[in-house]
Amino acid sequence: MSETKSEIKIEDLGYSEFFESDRSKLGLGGFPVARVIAEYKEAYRVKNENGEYLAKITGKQMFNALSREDYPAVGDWVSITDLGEERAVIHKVLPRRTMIKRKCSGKNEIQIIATNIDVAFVVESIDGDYSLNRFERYFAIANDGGIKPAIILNKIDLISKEDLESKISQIKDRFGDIDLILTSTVTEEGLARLKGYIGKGKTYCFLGSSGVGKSSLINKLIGRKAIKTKDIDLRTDRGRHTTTGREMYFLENGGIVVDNPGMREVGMADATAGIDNVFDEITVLAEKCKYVDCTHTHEPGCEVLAAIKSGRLDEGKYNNYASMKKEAEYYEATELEKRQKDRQFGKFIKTAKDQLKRYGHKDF
Ligand SMILES: Nc1nc2c(ncn2[C@@H]2O[C@H](COP(=O)(O)OP(=O)(O)OP(=O)(O)O)[C@@H](O)[C@H]2O)c(=O)[nH]1
Ligand SMILES: [Mg+2]
Ligand SMILES: [Zn+2]
Repeated sequence: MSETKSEIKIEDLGYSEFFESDRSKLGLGGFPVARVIAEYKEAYRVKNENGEYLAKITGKQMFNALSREDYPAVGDWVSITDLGEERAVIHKVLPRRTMIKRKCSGKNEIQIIATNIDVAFVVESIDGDYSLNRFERYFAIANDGGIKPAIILNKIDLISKEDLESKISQIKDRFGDIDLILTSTVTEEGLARLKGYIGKGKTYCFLGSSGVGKSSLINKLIGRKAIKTKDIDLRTDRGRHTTTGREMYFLENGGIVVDNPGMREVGMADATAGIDNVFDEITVLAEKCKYVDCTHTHEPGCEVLAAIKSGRLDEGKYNNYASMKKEAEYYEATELEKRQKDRQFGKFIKTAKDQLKRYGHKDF
């Protein structure tokens, strides 16, 4: 060991009794553990008290993997063998405490965003296509993974005090006592509060659309420009993602943060449970519906519809609930059902095309 050995303890990286007890149960006591801090195409960067390694999974592990969820992801604790020269082999992923995942649109594949996360920061900027509904989508993903969500409203330098106040009260009306942190990386407002919010040894995941300022915020937390952010002058680059990979950073105050590429659309994955959590209010009302399988769309004796009518339930919230539920149910449909739906849709398109042709729309 060199004299400049860092003084990092494994607990500083987020390790706890939870993982340790599984490690012994799985008979992995003889192997060192490390945390996955970045994911590349066919390799991972892992870190423990002895340093960082470029790591690959064993062929056996790859062979045994049934789905994407069996592969390591950023945030995971893995057992490794140190191969020297900062290389390692990953044997096993220790059971996860929490997981943020989403369904890739169009594909029946799960994408793991990050694991073993304590708090999901849902970052939204007040410019661009600010939307209250989007918060709910992110909350559902967080709740589904057993993770507490919190809102960071960024770029508050771009609006007036009055406009900001009205945004805050909209958020409070809709989401009640959600933790809300207002920030600007330009004026540095709110950054001290954000730092104070982040606790030692806890892991925070930054989620949100591209360009809301996730990487800029993390750079401020780190105290230097560790991550590349979008250049303000490159207007032509709009819509392009600046961050392309997921990566974990360790803050001086002991907090751990994960930066993510912006999400173009927030898929609902299998977040049905998460949705009901987000919409607790609706779930509680639904218990009083006349029919147990009430869909709260047209049924007589529906308590949810009654609550909208009387103004006890926010209509925007209900509409968002309905569309998210539909989406999640679609994703949860079996592969067979999906294929049937696709086939039906294909038929429908074909018939429509034939008809249009007959009426002379040749370029359809
Ligand atoms: N006015 C203002 N601009 C900001 C603020 N924070 C970030 N920006 C700018 O917003 C742009 C996007 O910031 P990024 O940090 O790259 O955004 P991101 O969320 O990491 O984006 P992706 O990596 O693409 O997901 C950059 O031009 C930043 O300089 C802020 O508080 N106020
Ligand atoms: Mg970024
Ligand atoms: Zn109902």
